Amino acid sequence: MSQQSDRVNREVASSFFESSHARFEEEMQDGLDTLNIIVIGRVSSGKSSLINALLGKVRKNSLFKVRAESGVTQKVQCLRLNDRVRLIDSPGLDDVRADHSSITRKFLERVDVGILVVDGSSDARQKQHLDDLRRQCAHVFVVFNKIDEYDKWQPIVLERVIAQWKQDLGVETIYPTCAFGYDPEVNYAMQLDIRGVDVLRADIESLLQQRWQDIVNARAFSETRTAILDIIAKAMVKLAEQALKPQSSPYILGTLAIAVTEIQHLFHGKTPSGAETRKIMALLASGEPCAWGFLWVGGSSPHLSLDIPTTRDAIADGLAMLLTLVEMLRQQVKFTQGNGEAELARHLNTVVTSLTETTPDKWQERSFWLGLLPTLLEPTQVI
Ligand SMILES: Nc1nc2c(ncn2[C@@H]2O[C@H](COP(=O)(O)OP(=O)(O)OP(=O)(O)O)[C@@H](O)[C@H]2O)c(=O)[nH]1
Ligand SMILES: [Mg+2]
Repeated sequence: MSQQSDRVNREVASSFFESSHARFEEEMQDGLDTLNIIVIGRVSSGKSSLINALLGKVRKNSLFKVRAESGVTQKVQCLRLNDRVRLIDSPGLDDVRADHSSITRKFLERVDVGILVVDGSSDARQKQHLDDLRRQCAHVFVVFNKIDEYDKWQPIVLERVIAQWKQDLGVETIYPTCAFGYDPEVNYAMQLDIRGVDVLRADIESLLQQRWQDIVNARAFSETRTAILDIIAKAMVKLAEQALKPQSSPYILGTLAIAVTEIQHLFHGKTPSGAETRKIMALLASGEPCAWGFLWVGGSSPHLSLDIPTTRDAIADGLAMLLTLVEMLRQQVKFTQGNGEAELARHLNTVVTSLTETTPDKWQERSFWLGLLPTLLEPTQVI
């Protein structure tokens, strides 16, 4: 990890639960710059109470509304804690699922860390919710709230209930918590009863300290990923059509240049100059001089068109180049001589294998590329 991202991550962790500048947002403005944590769970399981406890609030200054009746939190509520973290409270799970509004959808698309709150005796149906969250999030914490309800039993009862939850959900760790006392209508003699929240908070902080940058980068990439797939698939179809015709070299080069420019634009938000694009292409092509040489000789002749193996090489080179470009931009690697060569060779290897296994007529089909590309572009698993 670089010194700079280390510093950023430490800042995140130290300021994570610091809520003095926290503000509620009506809509997720963009959600790309912050790590977004959602608290989700059955109605009245104590989600809003848990967030208040995580933020170190007492009854008087609590931020999220808590009541004994069910359905208190009616819509997704987003609290921007600071520059780096958003904390999202949600209504009961069935209400979240029923709510198809674009605001809720936007929130749910942008969550990175999930906190699933469960309570009472184990309910295997919650596994579905956990799986859904896992698909969306880099990490999910499972919290078993309202442990005070087991105070009247021997400790073994609570242990057994938690063990059953672990088994039904298929998880190794469950955080037992109590977040009682935020309801303003609670009997005035009752004190706040907060337990287990410190352990959960410390583990969230530790996750942020280690992974904040990676998690935010991975989500940002997954958002541009669809656009990248589209650009590369389009370029490959064109390349396959062009490569089989005489004098195809300038067209192939032009198609690749357009794709390189579009991908650069996606990452940097601005169109690169022609010189920049040419430099990148030359650097990436220099890793495979032989294949490119054949391509230019064959593809420049007015009389010859490329044979199938050369066409395949031309397509493979182009694709490996674009995949390497994406990888280098993701990892913010500088485009200098030698950088990316190993990546290029690796991609070329996989790409040639995939193409050898298919018939050339497939190469002109967009659906073929959209089927193949996701496996080649799989983002690094965050956790
Ligand atoms: N005994 C006990 N009660 C709790 C605990 N946490 C929350 N409660 C109570 O459970 C009720 C619901 O709490 P909320 O925090 O509003 O629960 P929620 O999941 O946000 O509820 P909705 O927004 O309606 O889905 C309130 O009466 C809380 O005081 C706990 O740890 N123990
Ligand atoms: Mg609530």
